[in-house]
Amino acid sequence: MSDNYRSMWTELGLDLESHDALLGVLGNAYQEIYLSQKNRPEGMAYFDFVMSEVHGLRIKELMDEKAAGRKIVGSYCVFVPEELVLAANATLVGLCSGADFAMEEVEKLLPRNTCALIKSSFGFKLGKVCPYLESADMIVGENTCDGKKKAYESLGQLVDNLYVMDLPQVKSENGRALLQNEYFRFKTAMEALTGVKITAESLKAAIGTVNAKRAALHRLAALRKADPAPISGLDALLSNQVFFYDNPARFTESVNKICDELENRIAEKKGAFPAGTPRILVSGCPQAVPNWKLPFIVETSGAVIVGEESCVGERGTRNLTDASGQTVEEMMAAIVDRYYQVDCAIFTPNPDRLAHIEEMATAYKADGVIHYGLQFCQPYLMEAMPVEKALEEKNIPCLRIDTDYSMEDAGQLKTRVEAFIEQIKG
Ligand code: BJ8
Repeated sequence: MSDNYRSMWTELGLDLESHDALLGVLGNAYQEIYLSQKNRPEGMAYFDFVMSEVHGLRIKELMDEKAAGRKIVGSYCVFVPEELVLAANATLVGLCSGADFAMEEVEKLLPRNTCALIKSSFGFKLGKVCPYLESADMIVGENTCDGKKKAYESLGQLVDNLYVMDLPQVKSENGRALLQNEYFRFKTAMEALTGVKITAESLKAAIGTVNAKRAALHRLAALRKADPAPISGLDALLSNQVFFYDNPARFTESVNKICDELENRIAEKKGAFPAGTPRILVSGCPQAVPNWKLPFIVETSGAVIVGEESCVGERGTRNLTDASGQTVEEMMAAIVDRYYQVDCAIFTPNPDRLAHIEEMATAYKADGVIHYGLQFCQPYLMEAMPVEKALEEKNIPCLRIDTDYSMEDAGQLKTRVEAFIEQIKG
């Protein structure tokens, strides 16, 4: 990376030594996990470039946007509506939380038995290694699981720009009303942050932009139904991860280009893996950058991942927002409708998620489902039990794992995954 970036990182307050260490680990992991794959689509070169510049060029772009007066908003959850951020002339970036960092410091603030995702978000702050977090003018925390909502109380002591969004826990008339109120409150907060009033015109354009990037991922997902699968689960996951922080228009264009290439591959029966490779659907907790542990294990054990029932995946992007409204109120209602359908495990009860897992297993012709739970994540680990039971009733094999970001259990996981793959080969 260019030396110019070092002064940018210094200005952002990063700890350069720790940051160098992080980038070193990231670069090695990317080399080992991504660049060692065979039969990758050529279009993935774009994502290789994005990853090589993840703390470089993209941050420079954000800094240029800031210099031109645009605000940056950071988020930890797919419930933060990008449509409202864009319509207020700001940029939304996901704050990834997919790796352990500064764990000793973190465990002074959070109990040891907190999920890896929450710990990671603190580690990146305490270790001063995340330029996205440091460039954000507003950080949005959302009241989802108990871990997150209590952790935001502590995060609020570490940053001076935390905005907490309340969210319903039950899908009911009251729940929907709460979501609607919170989205109107957020709209006002965005307008206050940027000084830009959200109009029908700007909101319609923003809905179009976000829908286009979701639609590109829908297109990519649909192509994974083919056998042989034209793209690895690792590469598809990376596209879903980059969704959260790339420039939206460029992201859409790049994914659509990959889809064009995948269509040709399918016509030529070219795959990332041979035809007949056992097909796995992964379901559960989000896998944020650079959490590539499970797909790496699965795809080096003789199977291919064909879908992610996850917020970094289909749960996060499943529905488009209806863009037919003419007024701000009509479009706000459409935004509430769209997000209200997200079937995160924090909702009780949460029958839609179960239905979606079954639908996805059928649509992607999965031979089995791996339920991915992060240790200490109550919502997803609790739901894993009924998910497994329901799948077994439908004769869909299911493997439940709970893990964290360390590689300590990698050998043990690999053994279990290999045994599962043998089972589904049957
Ligand atoms: S909408 S899944 S992105 S909350 S893994 S922090 S649930 S203890 S991430 Fe999520 Fe929004 Fe829901 Fe999606 Fe808590 Fe579990 Fe940790 Fe989690």
